[in-house]
Amino acid sequence: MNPSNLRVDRDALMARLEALAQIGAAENGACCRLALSDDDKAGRDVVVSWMREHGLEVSVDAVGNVFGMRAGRTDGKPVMTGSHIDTVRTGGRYDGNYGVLAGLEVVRALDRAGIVTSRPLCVAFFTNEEGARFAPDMLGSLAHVGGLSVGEARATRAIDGAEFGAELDRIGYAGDMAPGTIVPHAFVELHIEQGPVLDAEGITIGAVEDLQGISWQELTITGQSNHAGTTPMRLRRDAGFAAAMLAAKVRIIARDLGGAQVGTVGKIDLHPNLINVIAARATMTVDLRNTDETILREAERLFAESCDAVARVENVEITARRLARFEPVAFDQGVVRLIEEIAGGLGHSCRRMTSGAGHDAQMMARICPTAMIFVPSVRGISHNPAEHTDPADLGAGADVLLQALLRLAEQE
Ligand code: HGY
Ligand code: MN
Ligand code: MN
Repeated sequence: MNPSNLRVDRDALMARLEALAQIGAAENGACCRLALSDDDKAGRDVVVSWMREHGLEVSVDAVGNVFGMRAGRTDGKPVMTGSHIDTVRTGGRYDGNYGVLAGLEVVRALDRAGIVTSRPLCVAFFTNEEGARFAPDMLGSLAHVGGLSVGEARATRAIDGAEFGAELDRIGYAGDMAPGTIVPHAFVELHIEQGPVLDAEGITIGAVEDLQGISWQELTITGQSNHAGTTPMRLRRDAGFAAAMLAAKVRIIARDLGGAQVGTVGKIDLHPNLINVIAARATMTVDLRNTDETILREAERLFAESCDAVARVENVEITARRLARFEPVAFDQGVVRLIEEIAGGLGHSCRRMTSGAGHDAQMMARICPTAMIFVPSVRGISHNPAEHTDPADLGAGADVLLQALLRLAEQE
């Protein structure tokens, strides 16, 4: 069989996506496998069993990243693909999972065709990509590229108070291998777009050439609990009101800066969180992103100024804790061109684009030539059980991945 005619088995991919989606199945069809939870362990165990079913040599590193290696004709640096299988609380079935399971379908297609690539192939999933339970996001791949030590990772506290290292030990995924042991020749991540561009333009493949900068912080606002009925407005030190003002300010900063600037307050917790008590404390998260580092810094500066003003006027204390900060990343133009060429050769419409979401690829780009392949998200919805991509598009993305990996694995 001419390798360029090879395609993945789309039905098998859909069946695997369905099977994995049942693990951590939550209300109204969501998929909830928060990093290092029992459901994450269950998902890991199933994917590892599939890796072994396909004869991959499985290794686990000290932060729980998992690698399935397929031997090549040579023992050069492997070509790696992969993503994540942890989810947010209201996860869809494709975010992360699709890239990992498509990688396994590439392996199955090569096995069926009896093809052994020159370079080894590696299918990976990285720990805590979402950052929903432990911050920062992309924690596992960040450790893989040396941006976080094992000790720092293990000491990370979850939003529920659990410690990363203890949870990793508990679920049995604290491996012996040092993060970064496997250095790829190249890395390609297949992922749903999670945004509206490809769907709106009716384009099948995104050749992702860059990824925007991310700034995450947690604010702790300390006021004074007091009686909701007896306390005159002029005497209040209302942490709840201060949080509401700052949440509105995030939206105003994004609106005023315009362009690619986005801002999100996804989490606000009040204490004591009772109808008749002025909030003594508020903790809130702030997610700012932009493709332009200079403007992202301006957004951070404007927000910090707002915090100072609100603290002064509302007579509250505000402390900020950095949760994640990654500058915009440019992917490898050679790999991007390869993706475009393959997509065109397979007859799929294709456009270059930026990733609005964070991905493990942004970390892998620090150590090897890296790029991403996107497929459309219907109505751009993600981090939501309504997340959907047409099976034809899922198959197209996996076929582009297969050919890209084949081409990269034959490179000297
Ligand atoms: O937040 C992100 O962009 C990714 O889903 N971790
Ligand atoms: Mn993802
Ligand atoms: Mn996600």
